[in-house]
Amino acid sequence: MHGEPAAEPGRAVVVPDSPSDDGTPSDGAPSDGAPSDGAPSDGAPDAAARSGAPAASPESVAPTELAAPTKPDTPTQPNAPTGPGLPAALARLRAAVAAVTYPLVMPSADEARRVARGVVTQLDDYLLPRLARLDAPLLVVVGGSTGAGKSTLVNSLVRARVSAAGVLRPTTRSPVLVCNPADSGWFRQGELLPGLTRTAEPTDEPDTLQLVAAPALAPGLALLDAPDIDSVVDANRALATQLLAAADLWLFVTTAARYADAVPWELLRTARARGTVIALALDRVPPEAADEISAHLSEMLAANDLAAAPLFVLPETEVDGQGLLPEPVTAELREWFDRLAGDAAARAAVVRQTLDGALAALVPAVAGLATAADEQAAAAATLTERVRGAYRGARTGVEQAMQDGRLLRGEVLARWQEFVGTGELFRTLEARIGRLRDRVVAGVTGRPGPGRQLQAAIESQLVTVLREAAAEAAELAYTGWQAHPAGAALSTPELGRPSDDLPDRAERLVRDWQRDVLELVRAEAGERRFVARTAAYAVNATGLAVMVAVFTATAFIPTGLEVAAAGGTTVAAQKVLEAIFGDQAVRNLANKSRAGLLGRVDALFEAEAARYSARIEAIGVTPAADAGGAVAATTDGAATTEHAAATEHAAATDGAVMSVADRLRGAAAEVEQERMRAQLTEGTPLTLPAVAS
Ligand SMILES: Nc1nc2c(ncn2[C@@H]2O[C@H](COP(=O)(O)OP(=O)(O)O)[C@@H](O)[C@H]2O)c(=O)[nH]1
Ligand SMILES: [Mg+2]
Repeated sequence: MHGEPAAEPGRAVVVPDSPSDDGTPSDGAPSDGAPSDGAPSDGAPDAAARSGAPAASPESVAPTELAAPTKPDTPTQPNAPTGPGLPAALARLRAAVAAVTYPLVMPSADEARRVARGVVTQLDDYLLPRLARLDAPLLVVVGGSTGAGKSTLVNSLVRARVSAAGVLRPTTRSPVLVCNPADSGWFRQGELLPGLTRTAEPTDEPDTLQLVAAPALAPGLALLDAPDIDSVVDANRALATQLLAAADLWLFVTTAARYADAVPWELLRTARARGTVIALALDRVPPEAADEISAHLSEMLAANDLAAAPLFVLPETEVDGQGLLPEPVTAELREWFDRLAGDAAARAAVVRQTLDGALAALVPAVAGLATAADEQAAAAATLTERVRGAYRGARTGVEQAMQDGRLLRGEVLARWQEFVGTGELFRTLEARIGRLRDRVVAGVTGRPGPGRQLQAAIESQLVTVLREAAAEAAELAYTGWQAHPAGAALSTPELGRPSDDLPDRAERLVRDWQRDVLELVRAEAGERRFVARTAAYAVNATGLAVMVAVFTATAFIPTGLEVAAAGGTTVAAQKVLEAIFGDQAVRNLANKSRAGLLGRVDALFEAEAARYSARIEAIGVTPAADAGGAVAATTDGAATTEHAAATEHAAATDGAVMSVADRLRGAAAEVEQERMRAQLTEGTPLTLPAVAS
C-alpha cells in the first residue's frame, strides 16, 4: 500500500515503505550530522523507551560533542528514569506532569489540564525525540489562518499538488508533511509526533499524518501543512497547536487582508517569547499596495519584537491549472529554504534555538501547573475541613446532650423514676445511705419490667440524639460543599442526608455501648461482696444506673438546670451507685462509660464524614494539610543552581510526604539546570539566510 506512487501530478511520490531505510538523516553533514547509533532501528515508536531511555547521553547535547556517536542509556526503571542529563530530567518531568490531574472545579483547573496535556504532548512529539536527534531534518510547520494560502504555498514550493487547497472542510483532515525522499525514513519512523499514524494517502481519519516525498524539496528540511490555527473545528485548531509545538521553524502565512487578525498575533507573540524561530509569508499582496502593507506589517513585527523574523512578500497572482502559484512568486522563499536546507550549521542553530526556547518555556508552564496543583490541594483541604467541622459540631452536640440533662428528660426520666421506685426511697436515701445499702440493692434488683423499659428509653433517646446530630452535620457539610465550586461539582443530594443505614447503625451503637457498660459493671463489681449475693439482674440494674450517671457529666455536681431537668433524680442515681460501689468506683465507671460512648459516636460520625472524603479521594487529590512536610526541603532545592544540590534535593524530597506540586517544581528545576548545563545555543548563533529585497 505504501509502495504505490502518488496519484497526484508532479514529481511528488508517496513515501515508499522501504525496509532498508534506517531513518538516518540525509545529509550526514559532518558539522552536526554524524550518524547516530542512538537512532531507533525500526519505525515503531516505543513510548516507554522514549520516556525511560534517553537516546542521547548527557554529553551528546553539549555543543562540542554533537558529532560524537551517542549511546543509549540502559533504563533501570522505565517510568522513573534516574541519573543526570537533560533527557533523563525531561523524562522525570514528563512523569511528574502526567501524574497530576486537576479534577476539582477551580478557576485554574481547565487551563492547567490544557497546559499539562500540551507539555506532555510536546515532550513526546518534539522535545524528547528532537533532543535525541539534534541532527534530524529540520521541520518547518506552515501555519496561519483559514484560506491564507498555506496549502497553495506548500504545493507551489514543491511544485506538486501534495496538499488539497481551497477546500472548505468542516471535518479534520490529516495534515500533510512533505520532505525529500532521503528524509522520509526519519519522519516515517515516528519518533517525532508519535501519536500521529503515518498514512500515504489523504484521509479524514483523526490523528493521522500524511507523508509525501517530494524530490523538489531539498534534503534536510521538511514542510508540514498544518490545519488552520483559527479553524471553526476544535480538533483542527488543537492539531494546529500541537504541530506548531513540534516545529523547528514556523513559516507563518498570512494575507494582505488578514495580517492584522488577533489570533495569529497571539500565537506569534507566544512563539516569540519562547524563542521559536519564525519566518513570515505575506501572501496575496496587491502590487499597488505592497509598499504600504509591508511597511505596516514590518511596524507590527517590530512592535512585537519580531523585526528579525524573515518576511517574504508574495504578490497577488492567479494560480495555474494545478492550483500552483507561478514559480517566480515563490522563488525567493524556495531559495531561502534551499539555502537553509543546505547549511547544516544554520539548520543546527535553528533547531537549537527553538528547542532551547521550548525547554525554557517549560519552567513557567510547570510553575503554573504547580500553583494549580497547590490550589487543588488547598481546595481539597477546605472541603475536607468543612466536613470535619460539621461532624466535629455533631460530636460536640452529642457530648453536650450528655451533659446538659437533655437525655434525662421525658421518657428516660419517667422510666428512671419508675425504675428506682417511689421518690420516697430517694428522699430518705441521703440520710440513711449506709443502712439502706442492702435495701437499695434489693430495690434495684426487684423490678425487671421497669429496667427493661428504662433501657429501651435510654436507647431510643440516645438514638434520637445521634440521628438528629448526624442529620444536622450532613446538611451543614452539604451546604458547605454547595458553597464551593469544587464541592458543588463533587456532591450529590444524598450527601446532604445521613446515610440510609445510619438509624440502624445508631441503634446498634447504643446497644453495643449498653453491653459495654454492663461489662464494665460486671468487671468492677467482680471483687465486691454484694455481687455474690445478687443475681445477674443486679448487674443490669446497676448498669442502667451508670448510664443515667453518664448523662450527668457535671460529675455529680448538679447544676440548677440539671436539677430542674431531672428533678434531683440524677443525684439520687449517684447515691445509689455510691451506696453500692463507693465514690471513686462510680466516678471511674461513669468516666469509662462516657469515653466508650463518645468513642463509638466518633466512629459513627467518621463513617458519615467519610462519604464526603471518599469523593475527594476518588478523584485523586490529596488535601493540602495531609501533604505538607517536605515543603522547606523543596524550596531549598529549587533555589539552588548546582547539579549536585539538585540531585541531593531530588533524593531528599523523594519521600511520600512530598506534594505533587513540589514534585513538579523539583522536576522543572532539574530540567532548567540541565538545560543551562547543556548550553544548546552556546556557540551556534542563529544566522538565517538573508532575505533579498
Ligand atoms: N488568486 C489566488 N488565489 C490563491 C492564492 N493563494 C491561494 N489562493 C486560493 O485561495 C484558496 C485558499 O487557499 P489554500 O491554499 O487552500 O489556503 P489554506 O486554507 O491556507 O491552506 C484556494 O482556492 C486557492 O486556490 C493566490 O496567491 N492567488
Ligand atoms: Mg490548507
